[in-house]
Amino acid sequence: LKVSLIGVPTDVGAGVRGASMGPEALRVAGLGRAIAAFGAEVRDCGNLAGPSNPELPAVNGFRHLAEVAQWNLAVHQAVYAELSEGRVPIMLGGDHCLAIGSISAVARHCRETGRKLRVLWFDAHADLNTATMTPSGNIHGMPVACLCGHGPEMLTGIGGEMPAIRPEQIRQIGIRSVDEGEKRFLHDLCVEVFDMRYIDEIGMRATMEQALAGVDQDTHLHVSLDVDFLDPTIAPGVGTTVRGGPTYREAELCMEMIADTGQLASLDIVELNPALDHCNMTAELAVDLVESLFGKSTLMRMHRNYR
Ligand code: DIR
Ligand code: MN
Ligand code: MN
Ligand code: MN
Repeated sequence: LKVSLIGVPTDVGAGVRGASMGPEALRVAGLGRAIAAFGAEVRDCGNLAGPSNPELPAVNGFRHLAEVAQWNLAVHQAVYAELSEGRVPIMLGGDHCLAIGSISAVARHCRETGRKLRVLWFDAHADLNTATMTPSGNIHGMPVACLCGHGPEMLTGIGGEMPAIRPEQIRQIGIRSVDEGEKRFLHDLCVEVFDMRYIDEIGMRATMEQALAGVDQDTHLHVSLDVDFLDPTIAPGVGTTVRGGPTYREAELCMEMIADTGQLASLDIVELNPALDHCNMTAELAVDLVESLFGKSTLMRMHRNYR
């Protein structure tokens, strides 16, 4: 297993500044060492370069569109290059707008190699806003829409093919804050959403069995982990906390079940904001989750197939 860490120090897509410090916080928490401990060869590609945050108001429904596009072009190229070398790219975010670049690259790689793609979107938010629906203009609330072809050409066109992905390739997990326009749009696009009420009612194990249904040996599994997915009591280091998220054990179970499929092929860790964190606890939690994602388990277990 060959893993590439790609730092993406951007907060141009977010409403609160500080996610640009996320990559270093993850390194300080020992992300690279933790993955290497599982026998992986880890390459730290360092941080990508991009424009700084101009802190400007929205123009035609978007804040910092040109800057977001420039960052995502760099992300797309870096992720595509690592995948082409047979490596597992891990994005050290950075705000969630970077998923436009990473997932468009993953989708392009899958098209070219004939693999199926499944995106697991762990988030408190649906990130399905458009310029007309957005309450904030912040593009970190729009990556799912852009990837599905709804957004400015500067973002939807990254990667050549438009749309980059189809809504039926996505599963959203942990959702509990959806804007009015997004509600209808999720319904119209038939996005499969496992919101917190659903998880409360059927439990995390059954939820993940359903989210992973159909994943097979030919599937490239991409995990996009917005750390605001987690309950703010355990993950305070994020700009847009929403009460009522998964517990530590529920989140660990998600990652362990993904590891059991053996199909994880790329990962975004986003929205970590060290300026709001306590003693790097949210970064350390993210590292714990990544360990589980790469197969850390308390006991020797027969791998069960959640397919
Ligand atoms: C909100 C917040 N839905 C927006 N989105 C966040 O501004 O579009 N996504 N925080 O992670
Ligand atoms: Mn590949
Ligand atoms: Mn979020
Ligand atoms: Mn998000």
